Amino acid sequence: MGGLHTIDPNGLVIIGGGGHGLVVGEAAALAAIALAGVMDDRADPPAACRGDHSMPWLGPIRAAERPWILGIGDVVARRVVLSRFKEIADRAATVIHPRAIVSPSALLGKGVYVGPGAILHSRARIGDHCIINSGSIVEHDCDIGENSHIAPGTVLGGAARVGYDTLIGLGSSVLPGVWIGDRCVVGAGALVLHNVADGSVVVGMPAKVLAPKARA
Ligand code: JB3
Repeated sequence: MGGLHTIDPNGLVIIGGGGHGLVVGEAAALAAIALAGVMDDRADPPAACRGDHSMPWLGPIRAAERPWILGIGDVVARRVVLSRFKEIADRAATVIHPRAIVSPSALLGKGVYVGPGAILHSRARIGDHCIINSGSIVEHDCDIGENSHIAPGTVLGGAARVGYDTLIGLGSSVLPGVWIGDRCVVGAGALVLHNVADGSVVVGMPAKVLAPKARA
């Protein structure tokens, strides 16, 4: 156990030990952030706590006196944990992979993960608990609301806006200045040309509404 990671009982706790928890842990290690380990509700050790470069398993998810970051990819599941963690919101920690490029004028909230190869350009604003995943590009003056997930390989053009609890799926493109609402899903590979209303699911190239107001 340990491997890549520096283990410190008072270090960072990753909430969720699947694929996303694994990459958040690796980014933290590469950024020289000491880890306490992983909390996960599974009955047996989660994937990130097994095999090479595994992290300590700290048992089920619970609020604790340590810095923490969400390690679950699904925005709805993340929101459920966030609602339980309100009292320790100020201890949410941001993890930025050292191979990400973050403009000095970008503003990042608490509990944000920025993956390898991601670019956050000038004056981008990233809300608390967002995922800016591997190789995504968030151009100048973009504004992303709390707990949204910008999946790997996505491009948000200049001054695009994304609401809260929204997933922009793998490899999507959003044109400059386009607004995407709260609680939306943009399907993988979509090309979003026009504004998207809150709660909508859009797919395709050009993106079309699949299910308006599908998400509460
Ligand atoms: O595509 C990429 C780059 N990453 C994917 C990521 C965004 O989503 C990755 O490939 C995975 O498909 C998925 O990763 P994630 O969210 O880590 O999913 P999974 O590998 O299934 O692990 C989720 C872990 O969180 C499991 O160990 C669960 O036990 C734990 N967990 C705890 N509470 C929960 C919850 N998982 C879900 N879905 N919902 C919960 O409420």
